Amino acid sequence: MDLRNLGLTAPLAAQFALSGQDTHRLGRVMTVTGQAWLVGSERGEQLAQISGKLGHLAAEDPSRLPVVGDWVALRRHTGTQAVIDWVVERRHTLSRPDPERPGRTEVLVSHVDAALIVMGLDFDYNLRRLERYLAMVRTSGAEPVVVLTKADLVQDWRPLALAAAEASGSCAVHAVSALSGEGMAELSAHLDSLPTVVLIGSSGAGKSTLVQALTGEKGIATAPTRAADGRGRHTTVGRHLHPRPGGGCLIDTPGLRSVAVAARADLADTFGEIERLARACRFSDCQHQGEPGCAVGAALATGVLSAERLGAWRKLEREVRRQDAKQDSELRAALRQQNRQRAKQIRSELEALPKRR
Ligand SMILES: Nc1nc2c(ncn2[C@@H]2O[C@H](COP(=O)(O)OP(=O)(O)OP(=O)(O)O)[C@@H](O)[C@H]2O)c(=O)[nH]1
Ligand SMILES: [Mg+2]
Ligand SMILES: [Zn+2]
Repeated sequence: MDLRNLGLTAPLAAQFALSGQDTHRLGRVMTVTGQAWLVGSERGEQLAQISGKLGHLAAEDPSRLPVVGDWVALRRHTGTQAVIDWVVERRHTLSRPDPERPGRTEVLVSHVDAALIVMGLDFDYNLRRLERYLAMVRTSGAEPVVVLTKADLVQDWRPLALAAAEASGSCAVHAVSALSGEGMAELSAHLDSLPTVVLIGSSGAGKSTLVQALTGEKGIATAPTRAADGRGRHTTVGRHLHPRPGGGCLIDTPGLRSVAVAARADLADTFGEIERLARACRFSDCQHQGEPGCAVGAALATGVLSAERLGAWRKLEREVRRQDAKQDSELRAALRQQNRQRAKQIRSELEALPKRR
């Protein structure tokens, strides 16, 4: 297996050559299953275990366990079982608040050059969610790329793509249809310069369908969304790295459930003590402006909380809320525009019908 099809870059190869080329060979974690790691290397794909030493380190700090996308050093001189001795220093990792250990983050994938934020143009389109994904990708250092799928299901995707482009600032927006092939060549060309690309987005958005189309790989599981509400069925269960025949690779992920809270979580990370105080206020909608039973006001009065810190929190809070409102109104405007066009089209179709006498 050519490591370039697994996303190997020259700087990484050089870095590894310095650290242990004689005793180890380089591999990349393609998927993680319980206590085994499927690793791709010059020997193809094989299941590997971690060394006893790495196991001890990971017992203290679980973030040391190899994740999908990690480059790892495989011991050269072993019997049949492949052994991972160390994980090459990570860069550009996509993380989220750890659902199991509050206050900690969980690394989802590492060494990603770009993240495709995949959003269906059907029920899935939501600019507020897009903003949250963008925040997550921007902290990783990877390039965010917005991909609007199922272009075949809407009359005109342009207003929706425009609203997404505005909401995302400077990042590229592709509208594609895996069904008709529209936009796929452009997207594929964009990805050619990006060795490792991860796909994120809601269940049912069409991530696995895209991976299938872009890699030509057969047999990746996909499933229709539920007819009643357009929601996905969480078809993809783990993260998996797929080589691209022309070089580079794509990492498919299951729909993330917890990203919706990521923006608020960022606020809580920075101002945890104020968020905790606010929860202790008597009124759940307390504005902390002198209401009775206001825990924030009490902390301010006793000097536990400084006025500057409260001011800084208010500013960030306002910003998060303002962003929410702005994106809501952008979404409404885009949908209004689309409805207007639809109405116009229906009117002209009616006018074109032969008049009945
Ligand atoms: N009409 C249309 N349907 C599409 C398109 N892309 C994907 N779909 C359909 O959308 C459904 C969900 O696609 P998946 O690729 O399984 O979605 P996913 O994002 O991988 O979902 P999870 O694995 O659950 O996170 C499938 O029935 C696909 O056939 C498209 O461009 N047009
Ligand atoms: Mg999937
Ligand atoms: Zn209060």
